Amino acid sequence: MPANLTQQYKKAEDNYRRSETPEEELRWLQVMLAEMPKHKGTDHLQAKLKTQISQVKKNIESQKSRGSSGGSTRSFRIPRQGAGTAVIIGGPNSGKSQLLATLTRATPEIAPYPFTTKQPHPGMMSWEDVFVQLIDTPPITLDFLEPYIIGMLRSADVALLMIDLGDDSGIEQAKEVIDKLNTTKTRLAAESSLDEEDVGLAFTRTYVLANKIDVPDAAERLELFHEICPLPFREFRISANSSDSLTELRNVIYQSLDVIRIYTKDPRKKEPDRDKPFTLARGETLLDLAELIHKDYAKNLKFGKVWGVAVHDGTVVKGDYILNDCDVVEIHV
Ligand SMILES: Nc1nc2c(ncn2[C@@H]2O[C@H](COP(=O)(O)OP(=O)(O)O)[C@@H](O)[C@H]2O)c(=O)[nH]1
Ligand SMILES: [Mg+2]
Repeated sequence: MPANLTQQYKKAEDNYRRSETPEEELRWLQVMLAEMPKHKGTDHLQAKLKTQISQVKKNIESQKSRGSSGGSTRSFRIPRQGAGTAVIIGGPNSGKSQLLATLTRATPEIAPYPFTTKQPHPGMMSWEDVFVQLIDTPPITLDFLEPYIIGMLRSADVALLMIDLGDDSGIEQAKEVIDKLNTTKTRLAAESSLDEEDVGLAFTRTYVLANKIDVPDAAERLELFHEICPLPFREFRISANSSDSLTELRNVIYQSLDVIRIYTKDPRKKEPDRDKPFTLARGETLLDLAELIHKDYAKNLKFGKVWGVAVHDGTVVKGDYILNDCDVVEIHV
């Protein structure tokens, strides 16, 4: 890998990996190419990017000639909401809908027979004063994978892979999910990344949820699963129908987003708006916050005032100031 890729490159790469449409992919690939330092050491990667750009352009063209906005693959686009997104996947009956129901106020259908869930179902999980979007999906088997699930997994912050420990067939079914996804360009991994050789191949950070741990024999089945299908993913033993068993998972999902909360304050008022913080990626700046609020704010930004752990109260800062979790910020335009 070439050294010294800029922060902007990494940001573009992350956006590209999580693109939801080919148009978005194209845009971020072009930013990546523009940001790439141009020297001998990056020749290889530049060529890869150019190949991928022409591939994506072809996709966009063929989509247009099909005269639709992308056909069935984009038929269930769920707009991103909240501080981040976790997609729940797994075999039939593994407890995906139950997990969504326990962690959010959503009310998906839960039933002791397979293929109850035919459409993706979003819900918002609260964590302190922010929300994380969870999406319940139809089951994945060797013969059955709704194409839009691939797009959702790609753009998600984390995938939650449910394993059904309530039944002897659960292990094989979980293996099928992994095998099936390995036939696509979106795969499960311990950490999210892009493949170094094939920039079209993306990996999404995955947690294994060993579900129905309350059922007799569940622990033995889990041991068997580890032998048959050892995975380098972080694992949680849970009962999707018991909120108590989900406390650690809830925290880790939020932490995995690596976001910070920012409370804004109207300069004319005494107190900040404590109701609904903005969430930004760790490392983002005052200018990023201004952009998030309104693009005119970013354009006309004069300075900010910050109250927080890293500065004295009311410190005046410029656009490049890196914000910290729970900072209170006044934006002056
Ligand atoms: N004992 C037990 N049953 C569960 C648990 N989670 C889900 N179930 C049951 O498993 C069945 C399938 O659940 P569902 O959420 O519909 O699975 P999905 O097909 O993956 O969405 C239902 O009968 C649930 O009540 C759990 O943690 N323990
Ligand atoms: Mg379901």
